[in-house]
Amino acid sequence: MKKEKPSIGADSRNKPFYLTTSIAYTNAKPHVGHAYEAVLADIIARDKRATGQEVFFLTGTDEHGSKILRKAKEEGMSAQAFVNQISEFFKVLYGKLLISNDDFIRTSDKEKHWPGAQKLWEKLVASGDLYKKNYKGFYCVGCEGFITEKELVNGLCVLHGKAPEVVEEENYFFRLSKYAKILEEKILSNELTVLPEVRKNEIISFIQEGLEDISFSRPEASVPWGVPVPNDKTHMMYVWCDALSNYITGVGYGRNEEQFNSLWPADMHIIGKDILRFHAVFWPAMLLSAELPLPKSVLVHGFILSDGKKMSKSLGNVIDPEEYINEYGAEAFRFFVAKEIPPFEDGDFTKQKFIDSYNGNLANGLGNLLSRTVAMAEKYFDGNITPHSPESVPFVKKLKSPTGDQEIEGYGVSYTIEQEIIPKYRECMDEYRIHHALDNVFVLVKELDGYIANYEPFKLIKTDKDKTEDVLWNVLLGLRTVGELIRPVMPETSALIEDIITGDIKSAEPSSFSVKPLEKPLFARITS
Ligand code: ME8
Repeated sequence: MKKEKPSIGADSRNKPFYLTTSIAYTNAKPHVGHAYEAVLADIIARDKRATGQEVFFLTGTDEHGSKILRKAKEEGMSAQAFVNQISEFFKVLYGKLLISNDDFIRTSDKEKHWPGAQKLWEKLVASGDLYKKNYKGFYCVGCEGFITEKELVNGLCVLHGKAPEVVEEENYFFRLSKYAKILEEKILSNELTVLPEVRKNEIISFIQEGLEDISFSRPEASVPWGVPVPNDKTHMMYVWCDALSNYITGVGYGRNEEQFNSLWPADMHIIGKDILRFHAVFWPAMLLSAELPLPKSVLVHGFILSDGKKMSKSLGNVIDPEEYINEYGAEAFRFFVAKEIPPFEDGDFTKQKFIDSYNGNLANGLGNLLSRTVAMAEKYFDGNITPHSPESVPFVKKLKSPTGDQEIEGYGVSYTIEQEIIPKYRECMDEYRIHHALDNVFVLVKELDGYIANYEPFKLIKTDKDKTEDVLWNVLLGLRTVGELIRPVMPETSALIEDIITGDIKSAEPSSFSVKPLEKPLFARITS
């Protein structure tokens, strides 16, 4: 049975597609997980734009809380100076990675973020959902959250492998328990879509196990680095309460209501699997309490593993994205994570995998196909390729048959592109299976290689000039299509292909291509 597709972003106001990444903690320089999340979100943003949707894409940094305060102290810096420095590292990385965000929100920004975060707090107060309570609990600084005794394994937090601190305080509590039923309904009905299904099931079980009210503030005396609780100088907002509100403050809540009304609700929050409950439970509960619409979806990606293992400083297997970007370029990095890391599962990142994928798909695949085709077009036709009857030079495929291999004439190249490649690509992209969408594009690259091997234009030119020109025309059409389809993943390579091969690929009648000579290979082979 075909599963019903969640229709994300359908909105009667036809508003821009508003998507966000999580906001990274500014306790350390960005790691490969941050780079991955930003690239994933950027590919989705660029793909939506390519299909004609207006997009608003927000990212930023999460700058408050104990973890950051402690780190700043260790570095002998003021918290503000420390987060300014780290936030800048994120901005630089995202710039290098060609992330096309429309804005960047910082939670220490007193003008853009604080007024909205405090306004939201006041809404929760007005709904009667915040109350003060004496509390003793286990606080994991790594998680920036209280964890229950039953969540500890051998007395340690499972995610951070550290013993939590015992904290006894009077804090404001948020009535999370009140929203359990309604959240369950909204997630089950996909009004709030949690993707993929396994994460939806995980969060439903979490809700069904029972939700307890959660501590929503920390005493100013113990955590002095945060957004102050309105009308109570002795308390700071709990860092997650402050951080989650970036999704509304970043689009004007509390300072630019017109912008806020034109963009909220978010169509998609893109997050990693470790922060699911904050986004699919705490955050929507806060919005329900404030009587604000819920985001339409939460897309939960897996983790990047380093050679099959969780990255950690002690194992010495931490992957630095800058190293790859500086050595092989941002587009090669974007390509690798998009093609080889399945978005909904954990994916393995190793140098060897990176090199194999780059050499196989880009250097020997796309790059080589492009340079060979351009060279032939130059040599035989001075770079101008006019179609005669390109449909009459179809793909020829070898099929296994009981009587041995049999060659069959396949479909025309443009027919294959329009009827097979593009629809499959669209289906995968619409389901956010970006790796599958790219697999499909690189099947076309392989088929075009096979097409050249089959028709041998370098020999055919001696006997049939027009047919040779049609063969090259078909390959150029394929290359331009590949260029279009990789645009969300490799925007610069895509623009370069369009610059090298000019011609209208959308017209009903086949039109001529002009090619420019290549100054250097598109992707130099990595030799190691
Ligand atoms: O959680 N692979 O910040 P953060 C892929 N400030 N993604 C990974 C990863 C890995 N190895 N490690 C982490 C926070 N991530 C909060 C968010 S949002 C209101 C506040 C992902 O810097 C992680 O899942 O610890 C999260 O989505 C993002 O990186 C930032 O993690």
